[in-house]
Order: sequence, then C-alpha cells, then structure tokens
Amino acid sequence: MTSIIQNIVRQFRFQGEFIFIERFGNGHINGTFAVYFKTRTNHPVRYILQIINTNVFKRPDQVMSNVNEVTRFLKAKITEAGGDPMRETLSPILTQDGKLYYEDKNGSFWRAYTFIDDAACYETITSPELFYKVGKAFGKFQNMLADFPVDKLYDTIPRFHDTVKRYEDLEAAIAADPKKRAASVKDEIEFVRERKADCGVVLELIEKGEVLRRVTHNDTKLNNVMIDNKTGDGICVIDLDTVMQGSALYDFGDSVRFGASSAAEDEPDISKVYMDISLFDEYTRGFLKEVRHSLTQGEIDHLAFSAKLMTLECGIRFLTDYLNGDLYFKTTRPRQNLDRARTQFKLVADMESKMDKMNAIVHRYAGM
Ligand code: ADP
Ligand code: GN1
Ligand code: MG
Repeated sequence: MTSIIQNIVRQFRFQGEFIFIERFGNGHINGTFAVYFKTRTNHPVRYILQIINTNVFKRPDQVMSNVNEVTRFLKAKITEAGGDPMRETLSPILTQDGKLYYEDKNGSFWRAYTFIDDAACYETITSPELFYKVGKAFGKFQNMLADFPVDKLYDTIPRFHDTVKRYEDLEAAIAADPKKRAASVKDEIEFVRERKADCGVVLELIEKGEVLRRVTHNDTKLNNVMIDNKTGDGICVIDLDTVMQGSALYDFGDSVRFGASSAAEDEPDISKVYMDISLFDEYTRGFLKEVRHSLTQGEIDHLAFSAKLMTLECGIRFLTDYLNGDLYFKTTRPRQNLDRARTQFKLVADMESKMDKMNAIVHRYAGM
C-alpha cells in the first residue's frame, strides 16, 4: 500500500488491522474502493472508501451533509418499521476527528461507509422478478422520504434533471466543438433536435402543479440498489449523492432506462438494443405497488413518457460529454460515451414505438 492511501485509511475510524485495498464497483462518477481489515475474531471486515468526484460535485461538504441527514432520517424510519438500520441504508464512517469526510493535501475529498455484506449490486437484470424487487425498493425509498424536511437538502447538482438545460448544454458543445467531433455525429444531433419539444414537458407539468416536487433519489440505476443474496429483495438503496428535490417521474424513468434495456449501456452493436416490455411491466408492477396511492393523476399519466424522457436526457448527456472530450463520465475506451449515447437513442426510438403498450401497463397497475 502506498503511503498516500495508508494515510487516507488512517483518517477513518475503521476497526481492526489493515490488510488490503482494491478498486470496487462500476459507478461512473466516484472512485470506489473496498478496504479489508483483520479483527480480533479473525473474521475480516471490509469497508467502502470513496473519493468524491469534485468535477461533478462542486460542494462535497454539502453532499455529505445531505447523506448524513437522509441516512439519519431513514435509520429512524427503518427502526420504527422493525428493520435493520445498519443494513437497509448507508452508514457513514466518521474520520478520527468526527467529520463526515476527509480532505487530503491535494484537495481530494474522501468518505467511508460500512460495507453491506451478503448483498450484491447487479449490472444487468438476471430475472424479471429481480426488476420487480428493484421497483419495490425505489418505491419504498420514495415513500420513506415523503415527509423528509426538504429545506435541509442542498441541491448537490443544480438543475440535474432539467432536460431543457441538458439540451442547451448539448447545443453549446456542438457550437464549441472543442474536439472536432460534431461532424461525425450529425445523425445523433439530428435525433435529439427532432425531440426538442419533449425536453420541457415534465418541467411544465411541475410548474402547473400536475406533477409534484418530491424528495427523490435522482440516480435510480440498477447498480444503485443492493440485492440481498438470500431473499433476493432490494435491501438498500445506495449512491445518495443526488438525493434532492425532484420528481417521481425521474426515479421511475431512470430505472427503466437502464434496467429494461436488452443490452449494456455501452453496447457498441445497437442492433442488440431494445426496451424489453416484459421488464418494463415488472418494474412498473413493483414501483406502483409501493407508490400508486401517493401519485397524482398527472404523474401516473406521464410515467411511461418519463422513461423515454430520462433515456433521451441521458443520451444527450453522453453525447455532450463525447463532444466535450469525455470530461464528466468515467470512460475505459475511446468512443465509449458515443456508444452510450447511441444505445440511449435506440431505446428512445423503441420506447416511442411501444408507448401505447407502456401506458396501458402503467394504468393497469395504477388502477389495481
Ligand atoms: P458512483 O457514484 O460512482 O456510482 P456508488 O456510490 O454507486 O458510486 O458506488 C459504486 C459501487 O460501489 C456500487 O455500485 C456498489 O457496487 C458499491 N458500493 C457502494 N457502496 C457500497 C456499500 N455500502 N456496500 C457495498 N457496496 C457498495
Ligand atoms: C451516473 O454514478 P452512477 O454511475 O450511479 C450519473 C447518472 C447517469 C448514469 C448513467 C451524479 O450514475 O446521472 O444517469 O451515470 N450520476 C451523476 O449511467 O451524474
Ligand atoms: Mg452508483
């Protein structure tokens, strides 16, 4: 272990004697490590150690304040319901001086969590039942936060799901074209421009009060929920960095975007990519089982549309990042962001052709 990492590990109140550290998980934003310790019982214990991406999160102190408030609130709710507060939400490990994060000499911000054991994050859906359970987990998460005092939350990424702004950011990247890539993605740009009118739909509904502002997760990707190895239930919603005021539509839509796809988010062969309607059905069943009583008619009527909108928005973000030279999302190969954008646009087109079916499914489960 290099002395740099050694120094960072020493800053946190981990139990036991350090054994080793390894890179962990597949998030696109933060740097995640598992750190292993030997304890007196000789049973190794591991923790999650993360370097917060300050290119994405300009105020890591505010991110950690949100995480602290939200996890404390959730722990009380989980305990009240007879659950396990150490397993059903994140538990930050404090630094030696009792802080939620450590700032190192280079100005990097580190934080740590207990490791949720006997559970796993999935990168693809392995059975329809799994996606039903993921839907339930995110629905339950929204319910538990329904009475969270929203004024305690910072906007960790302002206008995060403002699709109109995302569209404008894309136009700005096309105009600046710093890597001279715009000419090679004319079809993708055209695809987005044809859908400009879609971008403001949910924002307008929020303005009109037909869709409510709620405390939501805002990044409801499949690998942001931990699945219990024994029961197969969605045991713990993680990656709480973007929990802030949002819409139920964002959480529903973003889950469908990732989990109902037939292929990986960066699949280069888009002929393999489509939206699996049976997986859409499963997720909708799980999510609405938890939240259908609290949703407005305006929300129910736009759930299917939101799956398309969140997919379009994410595609716009990947394309923008590709044009800007891959500065935001982690990449492991050239053109990965372009491949990601293309899969999203293929999904959007597929959802457009299935929109009637998707709406019928939503209304069936909403009316149960
Ligand atoms: P990112 O913002 O980069 O997506 P995440 O907080 O989602 O970072 O963490 C990345 C991955 O690390 C997750 O997808 C999950 O596999 C793993 N992970 C994060 N927190 C925990 C935890 N407390 N216990 C076990 N695994 C975790
Ligand atoms: C990022 O952090 P991660 O990998 O869970 C991104 C999401 C995107 C997603 C696309 C803070 O999620 O908004 O939808 O990648 N998170 C942030 O896979 O920008
Ligand atoms: Mg994540």
